[in-house]
Amino acid sequence: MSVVTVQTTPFEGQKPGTSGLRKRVKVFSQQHYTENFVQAILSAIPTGAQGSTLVVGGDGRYFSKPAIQSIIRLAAGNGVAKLIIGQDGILSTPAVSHLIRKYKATGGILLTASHNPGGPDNDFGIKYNMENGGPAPESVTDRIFESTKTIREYRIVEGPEVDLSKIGSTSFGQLQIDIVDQVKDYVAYLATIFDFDLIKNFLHSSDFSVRFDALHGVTGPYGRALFVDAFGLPESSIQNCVPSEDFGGGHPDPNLTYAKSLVDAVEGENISFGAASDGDGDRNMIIGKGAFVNPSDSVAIIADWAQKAIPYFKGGIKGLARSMPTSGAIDRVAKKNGYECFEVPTGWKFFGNLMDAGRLSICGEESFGTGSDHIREKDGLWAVVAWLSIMAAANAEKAGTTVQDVLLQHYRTYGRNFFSRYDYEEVDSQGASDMVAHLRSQFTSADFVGTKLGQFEVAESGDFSYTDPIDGSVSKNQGLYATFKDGSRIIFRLSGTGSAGATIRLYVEKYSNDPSEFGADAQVGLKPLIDEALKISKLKEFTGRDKPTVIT
Ligand code: VG1
Ligand code: CO
Repeated sequence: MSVVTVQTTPFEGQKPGTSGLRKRVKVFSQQHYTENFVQAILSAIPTGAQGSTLVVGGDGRYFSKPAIQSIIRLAAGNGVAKLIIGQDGILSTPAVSHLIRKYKATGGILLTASHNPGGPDNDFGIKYNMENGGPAPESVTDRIFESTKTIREYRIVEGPEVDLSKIGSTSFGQLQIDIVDQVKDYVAYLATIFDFDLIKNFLHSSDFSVRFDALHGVTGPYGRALFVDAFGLPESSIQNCVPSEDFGGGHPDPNLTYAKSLVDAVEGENISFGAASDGDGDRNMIIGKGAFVNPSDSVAIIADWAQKAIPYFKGGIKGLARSMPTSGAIDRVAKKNGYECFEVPTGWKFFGNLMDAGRLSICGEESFGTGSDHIREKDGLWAVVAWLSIMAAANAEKAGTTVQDVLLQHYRTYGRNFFSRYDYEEVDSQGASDMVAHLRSQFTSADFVGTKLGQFEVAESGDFSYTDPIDGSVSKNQGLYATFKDGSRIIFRLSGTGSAGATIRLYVEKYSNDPSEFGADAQVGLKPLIDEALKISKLKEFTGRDKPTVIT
């Protein structure tokens, strides 16, 4: 089998966003489109593709199969030594991160559009992760993008389709291919992080009941391995756990809107604890009967309990972090305990350097992303098992403790950061960028500080810029924020993961240490702030939208 050079021409817009390149399947399936992008990735690997080992897998969404066959041909054409591929091409994002680290691979290619719907008319995505198991930093994604703009040819080895259904070693020309179990290594790793026996005992010795919903995404088999096989729970503890190429026609996005059937089950069937994960398994939602754990609170609570409840952290916490729009709940835990706390731009790629430098243990994003330095991606099931560990520890202290009790106990110690996000999806791109320009001119002007938006006086504002404390790299224009005298905040930014039009995100946060407010509905308390944000942004004028698509 010999290397063939294929002539091609560049495609516009192959710019990796917050988490890789995400486009409609129709875009990816154009001739040369996927090949161009994968060649650009291979060309951008810092240590070169030649002789490298890459982990390949994804959430199994529609178009994954042909994409993996292309990757195999391109990998062989570029002298890659070995591919480690999940059986049937399926691996969760956290599992890829773990495998890269475990097998000391050069990097990994992940095939997912995360929580975006799948199927022939929906989304596909490709991203590259580095040897630390984390998403490529901007220096590498910039190189990938540059290369997509000038590409004239790519190199492949032609050959028969590789059967990915059988675990074991095979080869494709000079390229070695190891097909591995999707679940085994990852679940074995979680078993070293948490005390599975303790969790199992708790679940069997109390009437605490659990329901996990994989939303037809990649975590189905992982959920089964954990809840049914490891913890010995009944079949009824899991739902939607058979992965499907189009996620059963739904949005595999764990929030109150798209995981409604879980919410209904928890309420209707009196279940103590509900959890869901997204298409590729890196996000999580935690609920209890009558309780929703806001992701910004979730990471703060995990950080607060970690040393006590999770064996992995027994030795101590190195530091905490959150993305900029995430509420400051975790900052309060850091302050009280004397931990360093970092504020990074949106997207998991910014946490990796801090973890590699030994300064970060636990971090999260408001977008249902929670994780730790056990890998370099956010990790949905890790967060779920972390919460089960907390519930076990809390119940050991006081039997009958509910998720709602844990929340209220946290608020009593730290106060409550009310938080909400409004998403305006697929708005006209021009309108969105005009709105951002309009906001930028105000938020970055010197006389904005001191002005009043209704009752709120601006204390600080700007366009968020981050200087990585480890490598000094600077990321600018990461979100327009205004912080008010009373400590509340509003933030606007454009999504970097959408595949059509623009998505505007509005984040609002307000702090209260008045116990009479702890049980309140976040939407009610935040309403005045949201009204001011909508007014100053002229969102309706610029976009024609008078309602968000999703509220979380
Ligand atoms: C969104 C979230 C961000 C998250 C990213 C990838 O990005 O806001 O917090 O890291 O998705 O998550 P954006 O640019 O659309 O706001 V996932 O689960 O899609 O890999
Ligand atoms: Co995801």
